[in-house]
Amino acid sequence: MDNGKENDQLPITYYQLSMIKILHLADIHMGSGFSHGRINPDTGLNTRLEDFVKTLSHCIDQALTQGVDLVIFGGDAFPDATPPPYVQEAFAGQFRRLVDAQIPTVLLVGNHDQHSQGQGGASLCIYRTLGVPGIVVGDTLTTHRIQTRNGFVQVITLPWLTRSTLMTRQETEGLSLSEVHQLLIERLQVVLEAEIRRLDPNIPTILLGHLMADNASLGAERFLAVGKGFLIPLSMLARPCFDYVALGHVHRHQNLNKSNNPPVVYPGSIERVDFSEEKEDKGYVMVELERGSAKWEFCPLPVRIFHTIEVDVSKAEDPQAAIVKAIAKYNIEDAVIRLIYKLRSEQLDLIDNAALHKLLTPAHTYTIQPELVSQLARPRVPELSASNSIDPIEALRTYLNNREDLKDIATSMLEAAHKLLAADEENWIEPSSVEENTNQINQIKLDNTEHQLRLL
Ligand SMILES: [Mn+2]
Repeated sequence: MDNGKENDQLPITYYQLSMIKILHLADIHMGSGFSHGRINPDTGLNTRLEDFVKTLSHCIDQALTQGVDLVIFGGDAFPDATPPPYVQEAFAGQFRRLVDAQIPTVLLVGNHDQHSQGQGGASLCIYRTLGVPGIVVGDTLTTHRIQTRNGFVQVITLPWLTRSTLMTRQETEGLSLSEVHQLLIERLQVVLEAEIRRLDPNIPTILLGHLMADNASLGAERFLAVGKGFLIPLSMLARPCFDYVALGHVHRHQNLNKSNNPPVVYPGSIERVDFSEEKEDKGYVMVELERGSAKWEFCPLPVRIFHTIEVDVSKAEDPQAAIVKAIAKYNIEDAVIRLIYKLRSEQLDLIDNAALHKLLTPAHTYTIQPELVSQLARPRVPELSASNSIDPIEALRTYLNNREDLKDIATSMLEAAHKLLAADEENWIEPSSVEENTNQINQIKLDNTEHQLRLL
C-alpha cells in the first residue's frame, strides 16, 4: 500500500472516492511550562510534560478511533529547535501511532522548531531523514500530493518565514521595517502564486501555514507584534483555490473567515502553555474535506485548569479572611494556581502564610505573590489604563505630559526611548515567539505603568 507517499505522478483517470476526514492540530510546545509543574516522584518527569503527552495522546486516540485519513500539524512541536531526547521521544512515540495505523501526517515547521538562522527545523526534519513512512515534513513552501485511503489531497506547506528565507541582507539595507515587511509580502505572493498555478483543480486542497494573519485576535500579543511581526494579509489566505486553510502559531482557537469560503482556522495550542491562556478552551479541529467544501468542528480537550486568584485586601480589616474568601470562590483541586494579593506594608503581620500554603495544598502547583501598595498617593494617568493599548512612544509621551517634574529631561527621555526601540528593530534575530512574550506584557500591565517607565 502506498499510503501517505507523496505522489507527483497522479493516475490519468482519477476519481474522488469520498469525503476525506482530517485531524488538524497545532502548537504542541511539548516540554514547555515546566515551572507550572512538579516532579512526579514515580516517573522522575515534570508533570507538565506528562500533561502534554496525555493531551497529545488523547488527540491521536481521536484520530485513530474516528478513522481519519490524514493528520495535519500546524507547527511548533517543541519550545525550541533542540529539545532534549526524552521530550523528542515522547513526541515521536505519539506520532508513531499514526505511522503504525498508516495514517499520513504532515508536520509543519513553526518558528520554535527552526534554528535561529532559519535553516529548516532540525527537530522535525529527522523524520524525513529517517524516511518514516507516511510522514511529510513541511519546512519549505511547496505542494505535497498525498494519497489517503479516500483519495488524493494536496497540501501547500508554508512554514514560518523569516526575512532571510526570502531576501538577502543587502536587499533590505536602508529600508525601514515596514518597507522590509512589504517587500516580504510581495515576495511571498509571487512564490505562493507559482504553487497555486501548479495545483490540480480537481483535488481537495489545503494551505497549511505557520504564520500570524493580519486580523488574528491576540489580545496582549497584538501590542507586542507592532513593529516586529510579519503579518500575512488574510486576503492571501482566504482564496477559493483552497478548500481549507489550516494554521498554527496563535494559541487561541479561532476561525478568521466567518463566511467559511474557505475556513481559515487556528486550532490553538493543545495545552495551556502559560497563564495568558487560562481562559481559553484547548483542543483540535476535525475537518471533512471535499473539493469545494470543508465542514469543520472544534473539539475541546480535557486539559489542566489554570486559575489566577487576584484580590486587593489593602482596605480590608481582616486581610487574611479576605484572601481565604477569595480562594474559596475557586475549585483549586489539581489546578495550577496563581494567588496575587495586594496589601499595605503594615498589614503584613496580619497574614498567616503557613495557613495560605496549607489552603492551597490541593492545587496541582501554586505560587503566592504578595504586592505592596504604596501609601503615597501617586499621580495616575487615566490615558494609560490597562484597557488602552498605545505604542510605547505614545505611552511615554502621555506619561511625560503628566509629569511636570520631569519636564527638563522629557525630550532626552523620548530620544533615548526612540533609540532603544530602533535598536530593537535593527536586530535580525526573529522574536522566538510572540505568544511567549504575553506573560511579559501581562506583567507590565500588572506592574505600575509609572514604575516601568521609570526604569527607562
Ligand atoms: Mn509559533
